[in-house]
Amino acid sequence: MIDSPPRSGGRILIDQLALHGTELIFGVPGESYLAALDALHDSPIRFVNARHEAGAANMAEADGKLTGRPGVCFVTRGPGATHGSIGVHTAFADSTPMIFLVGQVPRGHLGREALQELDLRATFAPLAKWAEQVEETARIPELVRRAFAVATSGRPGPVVLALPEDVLAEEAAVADASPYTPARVHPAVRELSGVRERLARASRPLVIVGGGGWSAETARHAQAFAEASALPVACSFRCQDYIDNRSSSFAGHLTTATNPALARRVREADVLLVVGDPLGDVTTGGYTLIEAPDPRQDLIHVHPDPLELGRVFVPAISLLSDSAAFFEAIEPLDGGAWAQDTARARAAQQAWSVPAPGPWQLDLGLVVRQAAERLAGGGIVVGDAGNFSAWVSRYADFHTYPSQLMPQSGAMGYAVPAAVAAKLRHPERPVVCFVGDGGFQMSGLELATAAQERAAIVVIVVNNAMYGTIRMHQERRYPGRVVATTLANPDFVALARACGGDGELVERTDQFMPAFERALASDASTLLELRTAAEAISPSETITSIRAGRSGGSATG
Ligand SMILES: Cc1ncc(C[n+]2csc(CCOP(=O)(O)OP(=O)(O)O)c2C)c(N)n1
Ligand SMILES: [Mg+2]
Repeated sequence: MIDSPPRSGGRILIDQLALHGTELIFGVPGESYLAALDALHDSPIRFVNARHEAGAANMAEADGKLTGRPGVCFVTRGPGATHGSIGVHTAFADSTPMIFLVGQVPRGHLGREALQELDLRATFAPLAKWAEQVEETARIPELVRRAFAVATSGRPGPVVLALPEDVLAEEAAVADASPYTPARVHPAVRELSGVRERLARASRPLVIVGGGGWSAETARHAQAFAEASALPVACSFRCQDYIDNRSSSFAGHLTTATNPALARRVREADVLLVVGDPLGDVTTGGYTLIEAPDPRQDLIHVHPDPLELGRVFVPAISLLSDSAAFFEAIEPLDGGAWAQDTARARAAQQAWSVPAPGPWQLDLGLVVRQAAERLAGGGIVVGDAGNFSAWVSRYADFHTYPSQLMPQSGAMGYAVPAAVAAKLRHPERPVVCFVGDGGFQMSGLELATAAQERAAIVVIVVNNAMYGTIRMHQERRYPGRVVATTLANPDFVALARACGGDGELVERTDQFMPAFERALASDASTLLELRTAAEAISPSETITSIRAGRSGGSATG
C-alpha cells in the first residue's frame, strides 16, 4: 500500500477531507495547524474564517444539518476547542454529523501542561460521539475515514479529532483511504408487518417524526405514507420542516409552546409511531405527554441506534431502522377508522397558526406570518433560542426539507453563524434569520464573516431590550422581582453597517414588509431591528397577565 509519495500530515489530512466530499471548512486559524492551512493553499476546499470558534462550530453544525454530510470545523488547542465546544454540543443534541478538528500541542510536549494544552479526548468524551487524538502521521487516512463513518452512522453526531502540531508537519508515505459510506439500517419485512398490524388496530394513532438522518426524499416518502394512510403527523422539537406543513396529515409541532390541542392528542393517542426521534424533554412536554419509562400509549419506536430503543421509554414495538429505509419500505394501510380525526388534527393546527392581531404597534405574529407568506416555503428560516422563537415556530410554515435551522440544544448565538453557512450552501435561496437582542449579541459579529464571504443574509433582530425568556420565568416564579434580565443595547443598525452590511429600524407592523422586500433584494446582508414591547412576553401572555396569575401557556429556549 505504501506506494504514495511522502506528504505532510497536513496535506494528507486535507486530501482525505476532499476525497470524503468536504467543500467547506469553518474555523479560526491557529499556529498549531499551520501545516494543514498550508495544504489548503492549493486545495479546492474553501476555508471560511469565522470571528469566533463558537461561530465556526455553529456554521459547521448548520452545514451538516443542511447536507446530511459531516460539517467540518477546524480550531486550535484549548482556547479554540473550548470556544467551539458549544457547536459540538448542539451537533450531539441535534443528531447532526460533524467533524471537529483541533490543532494540539506537539507530541513531545503532551502531558506537561504546555501552552494551551488540553486533554481533548477527556474534554470531549461526554460531548461527542467519539473523541480521538491522531498520534501517528501515517494513521491520518484511517482515522479520518473512521471519523466520517462514525459521524454519519446510526444516530449521527459529532466526532472530535485532535491533531498534534508535529503529526501535521511530519511527512509520511501513506495511501489515501477509500471514501466512506455510512452504514444503513433496514427494517425486516416481518417487523414491518408487526408495525402495520398494531397500527391497523388503533383508533387514535399519531406519527411523530424527528431525529437525524432526514432528507428531502425521506420527507416525500413519509408524507406519501402518512397521506395514503390518513395518519396525522407531528414534528418533534425544531424538526418542523420534516413534512410539508401544507399536507393533509400535518398535525403540528411539539415544542416549548405546543398547541394544547396537539398536546392532548399526544397524551390521548392509543398508538404512537415515532420515527427517528430520540424523544427528548421538550418533544415529550417534560416527559408528561409521553411518560417515562412506561408510556400509557403503545409506543412503536423506530430508530437506527439500538442503544436509543428503550433508553428512556419502554416501547411496545422496537424497530431498528433508519428513517429513510423505514419510510421507503412501509406500505400504507387503510386509514378509514381515523381519517376524520386526522382532519380535525389538521384543522386544529391551521387555526393555531393564524395570528390574532394584538394591541401592539409592532405585532410579531403578523410580521412572522407575512415574512413566511412572502418566502412561500422557498427560503431557509434560521432561528436562535429565546421567546421570539415561539412566534416563529407558531406562525411560520415550512414546505420543503431542509428549510429550517434552529438548535434543538437551545443554544443562543446559533442563528447568525448558521445563516451564514446556509447562504454559502444555498446562495440561490433567501436566508432569513430570526434572533433576539440577547442572542444577537452572542455572535452578531459574524456579520463581518458574511460580508467577507459575500453571503447576503437577512437578520431580523427582535429587540425587546431584555432576556425575555428568563424574564418570563422570573415573573412566573418571582413576580415583579426583575434581576439580570434587562439589556441596554447597542445601536444594532449601526453595528450591521459597521460590519459591511445594511440595516433598518422597524417600529410598526406596516413598516415591515417594505423593509423586508428591500432586505431580500439587497446584495449585502441586511439587519432589520424590530422594536417590540416588553409587555408582549409570549404569543399567549403579557407580563401583566403573568403577574396577575393568568398564565396562558409557555415558551422558552
Ligand atoms: C448560550 C446560552 N446561554 C444562556 C441561555 C439561557 N437563555 C435562554 S433564552 C435566554 C434569553 C434570550 O434573550 P433574547 O435573545 O433577547 O430573546 P428573547 O427571549 O428576549 O426573545 C437565555 C439567557 C441559553 N439558552 N443559551
Ligand atoms: Mg430579547
